[in-house]
Amino acid sequence: MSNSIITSAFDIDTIRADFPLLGEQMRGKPIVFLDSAASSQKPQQVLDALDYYYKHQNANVHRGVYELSQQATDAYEQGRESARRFLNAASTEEIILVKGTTDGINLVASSFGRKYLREGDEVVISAMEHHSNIVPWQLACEQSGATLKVIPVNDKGELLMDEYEKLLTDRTKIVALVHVSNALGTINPVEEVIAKAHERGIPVLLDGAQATPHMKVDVQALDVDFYTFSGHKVFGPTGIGILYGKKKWLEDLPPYQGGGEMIATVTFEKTTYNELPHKFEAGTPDISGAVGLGVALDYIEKIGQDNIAAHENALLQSATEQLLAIDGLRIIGTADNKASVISFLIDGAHPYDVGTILDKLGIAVRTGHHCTQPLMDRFGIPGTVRASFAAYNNEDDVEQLIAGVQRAARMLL
Ligand code: 7TS
Repeated sequence: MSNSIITSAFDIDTIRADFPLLGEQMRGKPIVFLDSAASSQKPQQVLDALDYYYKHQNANVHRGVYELSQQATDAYEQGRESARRFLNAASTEEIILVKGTTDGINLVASSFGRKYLREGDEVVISAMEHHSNIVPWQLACEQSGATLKVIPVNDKGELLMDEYEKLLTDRTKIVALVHVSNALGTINPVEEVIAKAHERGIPVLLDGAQATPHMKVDVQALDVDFYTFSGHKVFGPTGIGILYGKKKWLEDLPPYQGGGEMIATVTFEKTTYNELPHKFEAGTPDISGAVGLGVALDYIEKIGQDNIAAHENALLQSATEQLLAIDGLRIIGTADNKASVISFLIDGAHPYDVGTILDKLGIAVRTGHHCTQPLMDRFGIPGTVRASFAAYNNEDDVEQLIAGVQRAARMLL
């Protein structure tokens, strides 16, 4: 895509100006923030919404007869509606407000596990899962006697689809897969994964933590059964996230947690549960979080996910080419279809030391196993240095990264 098309709808300087933290200094230097895969920065629009909510609308939701509580409820539900639109879900009944991706996966693993997993059953995940899409399923398997099955990946960090198909059997009860890998950047062929599972009547959960910041996700077009993501990675606040579930599943599954909000009637003998989506939202929710998340999702839609993807791809290409020109540098995760994450190693240099030198230069990257220890084992490495781009990064950030890595290589080798 040519730059002129991008800049007509996408002005990087305007976007950067929306993010106050990008104007700060780190280690006495203008910050170069390349760790958005861990958590994104927040635009002024989101900060203003949080401030406005607490100054003008703050009250508990779904409870008060008074005007203020109604306003808080409307603001909270507006966040849900923004998430529905963002994912193109059919109804807000299918949008559960959770704490984040980890919480969304735990909800499904717990509720689905209790109802459907039995001794001898199997849960299929992949070798590139974040720990949060491994451990909840291990817990569910421990409790039920089910077994975890793992789709292997090739040396480029792509799923072995033939092996995936072989893993799908009558014993498979659910497939839980990362949409975009946080450690490799691989964009998985989720349409095909879902189609193959559905041919056998198996539901699919997608971990969308790293997909939603970078691309348009349409849960109806995907026909996915569960989809979850974190607010803090899509320019929203921490502590809030979304779990989408098809209505038929959410109606079918037992509640995750018990408490206020999620009930219809309570007696000591028996409790009946609230209607969707409230059945899965026990207790006072993160009201301001939902407000902020809604504004963040609207902000992304306003910039346009296609514009964001094109912009980030340009940065990814540029950074990849320039990094590969550095002696002894290799990239871990070279899938044909990648989002804006670059994991790399410099032969003879420990990732932590590279990260520390970059930090001294005001460049924030992540080092380590990125909560994907089994994937690091698969590649026979302890960890990587990871640079990740968001909509607000620019070519200058890439230049600083390259200069910093060159300097680290000179110092460490
Ligand atoms: N799934 C993926 C693919 C992730 O990248 C992360 C967080 C999670 C799940 C968990 O999200 P949470 O918001 O519930 O914590 N990933 C990272 C990362 O790459 N560096 O820090 C957090």
